[in-house]
Amino acid sequence: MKIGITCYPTYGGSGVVATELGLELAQRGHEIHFISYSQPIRLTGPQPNIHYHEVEVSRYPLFDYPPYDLALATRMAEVAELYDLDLLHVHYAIPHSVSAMLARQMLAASGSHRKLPFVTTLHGTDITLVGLDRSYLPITRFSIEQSDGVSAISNYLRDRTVKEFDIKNHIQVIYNFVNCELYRRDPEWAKRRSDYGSSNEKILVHLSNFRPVKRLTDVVEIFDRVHKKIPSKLLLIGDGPDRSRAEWLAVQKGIHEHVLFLGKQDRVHEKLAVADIMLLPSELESFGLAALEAMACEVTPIATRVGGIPEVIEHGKSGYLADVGDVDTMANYAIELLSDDKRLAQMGKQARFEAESRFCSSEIIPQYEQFYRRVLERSS
Ligand code: GMT
Repeated sequence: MKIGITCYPTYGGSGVVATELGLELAQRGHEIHFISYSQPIRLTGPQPNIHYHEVEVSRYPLFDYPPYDLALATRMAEVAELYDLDLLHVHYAIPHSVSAMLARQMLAASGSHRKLPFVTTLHGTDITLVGLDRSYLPITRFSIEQSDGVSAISNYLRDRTVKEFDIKNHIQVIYNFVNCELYRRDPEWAKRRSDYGSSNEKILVHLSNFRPVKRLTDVVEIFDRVHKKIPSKLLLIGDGPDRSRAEWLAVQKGIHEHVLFLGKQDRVHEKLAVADIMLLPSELESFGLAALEAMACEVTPIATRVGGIPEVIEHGKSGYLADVGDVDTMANYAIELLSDDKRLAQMGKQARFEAESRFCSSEIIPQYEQFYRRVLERSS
């Protein structure tokens, strides 16, 4: 198949999922065309079957708000014509599904013989935060209804979309996935623990875009409690608006030299493979891709019992869950686990087992292929 993929390229889990999906599909022989305003962050270097088309947004003095969504629609229609695309797959409803809808209409109106169906994957904040804003709700609902196929990354997100948007379309749940060959506890990478701490220190990690929904200061609060009992380091991978608040908190608590801000990282799998515990105390997660990536690397997640997280982490088996803001309980789970090396290793293995048996790309990508085929059959 020839598939156009659009996502937010620089930031957040939806862009990561979209890029990894494109890479996996390309490896399976599909022709993938990324259409976006900049090169997706995990798309490094030229790869067979992968093309990238940049969307140029002209800036005029009149445009206080340059119309990216229109430029995107134009580029989508152009690329579809030029490269004979079979369908478009947009990640994150706003504004991508609206642009795809326009592109589909443009092709139809141009008398082109080809149809351009589009599918929308809902990721989370496109529904739970942004989509529910009154100024976006009607158009988000409309573009979801107009999609030729809709998928959501968890049962939680599907149910919430149906309930809050009163959507009548069928929404297929296709879980997020991880490349289990790349995300693993490679002993070579694990040796790099010494880059971050001494041999008696445990390593906790957090990976996100540091937005308020991630509760980054809770990560520091939890680590502060753990660090009082267990020699340890905290690795913070990513960047974003709450970074300086977290930095200040670490300074106030006197633990800043044990909190390492690594910034945005390319080879995330190598960093995860040195850690013992992943902290994900989010206000909300529709899935929690970071927890899954950690689990694949035998890193036990301690997270909040919200959204789709319980569909990924089984409490007491492949990780621990607590209520939002309950930093004491999350710290206690970490302290208990880090005090018992045997249990720590066992849970890491169990986390890997869960990731491998339910969320490997080898399991999930065929579900996307089938989803596309059904859409193409229906719209031919
Ligand atoms: O929260 C983020 O990391 C960004 C956001 C996005 O859409 O870019 O993530 C959402 O999609 C991820 C990938 O499907 C999920 O793993 C996250 O749980 C989800 N975030 C929220 O629901 C807050």
